[in-house]
Amino acid sequence: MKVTVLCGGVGGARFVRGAVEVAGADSVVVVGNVGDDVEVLGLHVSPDLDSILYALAGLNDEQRGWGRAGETWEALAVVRELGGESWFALGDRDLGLHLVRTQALRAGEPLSGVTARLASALRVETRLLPATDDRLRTWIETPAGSFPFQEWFVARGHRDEVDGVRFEGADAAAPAPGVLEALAEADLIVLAPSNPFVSIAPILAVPGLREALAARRVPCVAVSPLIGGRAVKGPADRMLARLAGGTSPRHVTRCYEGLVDAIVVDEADAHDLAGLGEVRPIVTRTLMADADARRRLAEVALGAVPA
Ligand code: FO1
Repeated sequence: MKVTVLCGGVGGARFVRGAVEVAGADSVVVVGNVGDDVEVLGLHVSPDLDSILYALAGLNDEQRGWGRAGETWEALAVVRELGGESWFALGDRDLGLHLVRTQALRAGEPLSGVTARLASALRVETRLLPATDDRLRTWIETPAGSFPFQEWFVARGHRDEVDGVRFEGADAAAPAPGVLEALAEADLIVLAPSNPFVSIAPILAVPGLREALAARRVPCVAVSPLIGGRAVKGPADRMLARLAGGTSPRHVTRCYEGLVDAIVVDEADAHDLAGLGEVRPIVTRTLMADADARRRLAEVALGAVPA
């Protein structure tokens, strides 16, 4: 079975690792969000692609959620000492990857090309495709003003309520090579347990992707990122409450109207399954507390092919 997973954020990366463990590296293609890419200290950082790469390579820091395990912060300490840009914490090991990626991009290599090379160097066999090779950046509209994603998320600690989200450059972006094929050739499409507004929506904002998903002939299943109406980490619950009017499974499902056939929700949300319409609920434990839990969730989602 071929599975294509649309993914962003730390929870999404954990899920993808489970999906690869269940289905096998060759059976999974991952389409990653690039809307929260950021230039720091002159380096191109792709946090979501890197979370996926590090998770699949077994190099991710489980506690912190982002970046590499066993990280050191010597370079950042010097940057801080010298009054440089230190609001976005780049660890020493992580920096190595950003140096290689940035040099390749400056030499004209597309993001998809350098991502494939990085994956291969890290012995990641699963195909990881950025949604687009073009510049696409998520902006967050708040009562305090409009901010690039990482400025709102990291520098402001996502404290501002969100009135809207926009994707700069999306109109002119094209799907990266292989993305439309991965959707067309999949037996199952999965929307990872990622924030619908800032992880999945920027992928779907690339012209052709939402249309391809809407025209699918195979099942598409979303995994809700909420447990008991609350985000495990991050602002997804506050965003759903404000932008979608609530945090129940039907509010998550509404973010994906016409795009999904089933939604995997946590047992803690099983009491509130009204209003899902044609979308089939699948109830299970969704907290990916350890490797077993991660695999079990992936097994349920990948087994969610409606008859
Ligand atoms: N998140 C933070 O909360 N603070 C940071 O300083 C930070 C640095 C960072 C560096 C590299 C990287 O790949 C991720 C990093 N993140 C940091 C996480 C990042 O903001 C999030 O993973 C995503 O962008 C949200 O999906």
